[in-house]
Amino acid sequence: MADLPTAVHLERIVLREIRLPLREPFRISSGVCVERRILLLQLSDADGVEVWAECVAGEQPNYTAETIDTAWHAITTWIAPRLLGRRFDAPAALRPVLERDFRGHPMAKASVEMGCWALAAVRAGLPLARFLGGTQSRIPTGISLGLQASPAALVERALAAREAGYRKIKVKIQPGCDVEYIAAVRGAVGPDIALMADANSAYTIADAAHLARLDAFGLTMLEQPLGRDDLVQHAALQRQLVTPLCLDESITDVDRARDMIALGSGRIVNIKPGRVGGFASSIAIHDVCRDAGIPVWCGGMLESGVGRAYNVALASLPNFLLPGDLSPSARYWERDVVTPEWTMDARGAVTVPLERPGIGVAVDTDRIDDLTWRHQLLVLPSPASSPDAHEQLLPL
Ligand code: OSB
Ligand code: MG
Repeated sequence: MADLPTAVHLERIVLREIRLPLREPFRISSGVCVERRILLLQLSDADGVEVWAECVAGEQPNYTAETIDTAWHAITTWIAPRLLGRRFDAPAALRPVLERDFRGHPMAKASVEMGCWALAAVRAGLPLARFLGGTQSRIPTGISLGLQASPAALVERALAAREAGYRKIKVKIQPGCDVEYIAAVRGAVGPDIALMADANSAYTIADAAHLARLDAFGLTMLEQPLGRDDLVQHAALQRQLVTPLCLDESITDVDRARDMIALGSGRIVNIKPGRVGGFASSIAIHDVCRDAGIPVWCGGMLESGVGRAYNVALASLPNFLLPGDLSPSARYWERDVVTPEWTMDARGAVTVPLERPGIGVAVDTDRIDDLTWRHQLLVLPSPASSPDAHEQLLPL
């Protein structure tokens, strides 16, 4: 019987590590990134359809536990052997297989799972955004500004962002670089533009009164001020703040989103598909939040243009109601690895590519070859040489 148009039959994965220097170092409360080590994947199905995907894990375990090196290990050792050579009726069928007796490693799982959604989209002849159920065609865009050495340095960047048309300005904060910085930015950009702060878990509940001082600046939200896996103390903090809390790190799957809603730990969710294990999980979180009247938006992980394509597609779903961290390529890189590069129009929106099936951008393979530091091919050994092929994946 011919495969359903949504079926997935993954046959081959090529992993590559490329390195791309950021135009400007990006500092958050838990660390700094100067150059991105990026894990790109080429996934091919049994009919030779190929897509590119990206694993968003960084070099250091300072955001979540995963890194590019743990992801590489997880994909080669546990993920590829579970998926290669198997036929799935639809990409949504991958998640249960990836979760069974296999804890953690969401970014590693997501990179392959999301690539399989793209493979299925190509087979179905649909742009990834529409295949996921996306309805929006232009996504308002926000910028995420890293910690700066002085309020003046931050103000300069915030003014440039407003000038460029960004619809939301997010400012990284940490103890010692918070109220004064936010006051300076709000004073400079005026009351109309959406402004928010992201602490990446730099505070404790003992800082509640201090954080309440941020209520004076009309922030759209305060993102993940407390523990990276906390929900209970965020709920206590939310009761003491006017500013809505948004959770990032704490929302690792749909159950955590339900818990957040039940506990009142926040009023907004930042969905990063890598953080939550892929698209099936992202869509589940999106739906639960929609049903509870909780708006979501798409966060970023300093992705290359490949990862950005996946984020933009996801952000086209209807409950993505706030601007995403979907800055154009030129904000991060001298030159991106995709064609066309990602751009933002003067009104601060990124256009969802709807012209062709799949992720909507082409990858510059010659350039990727030049940038590649290591690569690994993952295929099944031929059935003749291996009676139990799934257990005997050979990394070549
Ligand atoms: O907390 O949203 C975050 C980057 C790395 C790690 C964590 C975060 C971020 C960002 C970057 O804010 C947003 C972007 O990709 O532009
Ligand atoms: Mg964040």
